[in-house]
Amino acid sequence: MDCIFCKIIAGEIPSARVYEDEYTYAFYDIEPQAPVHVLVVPKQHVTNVIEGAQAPGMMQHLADAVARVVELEGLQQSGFRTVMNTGADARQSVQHLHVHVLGGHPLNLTMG
Ligand code: DGP
Repeated sequence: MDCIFCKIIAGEIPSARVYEDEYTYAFYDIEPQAPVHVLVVPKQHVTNVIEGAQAPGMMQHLADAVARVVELEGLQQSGFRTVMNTGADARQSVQHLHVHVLGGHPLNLTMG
């Protein structure tokens, strides 16, 4: 499967890792839209949150990983935004489920 995030998870494409466990991988976005911009992805390939909801445990594992990333990046007190883009209208550009975690400054009404 020609999926850029699967290749990142497999280590075939380099990435700046923030957190990893059995189910998830988190790394810095290559086009940051805030001082902290991390992508949290399931290691199992699914396209979006609708498919993810059908994979037992996947959304819980993602939420657990988001919580770890927030802790590691020190965002608990200041706050942060999570975004999951799905499909054309949301301009989803990578067809592998990912949660954007944005923070590190007061966020505006666009994504970051
Ligand atoms: P979305 O528009 O929600 O599909 O966001 C996809 C994000 O993925 C976008 O913010 C840029 C990021 N991205 C795309 N290719 C790479 C890559 O090769 N490495 C990293 N670190 N991020 C990438």
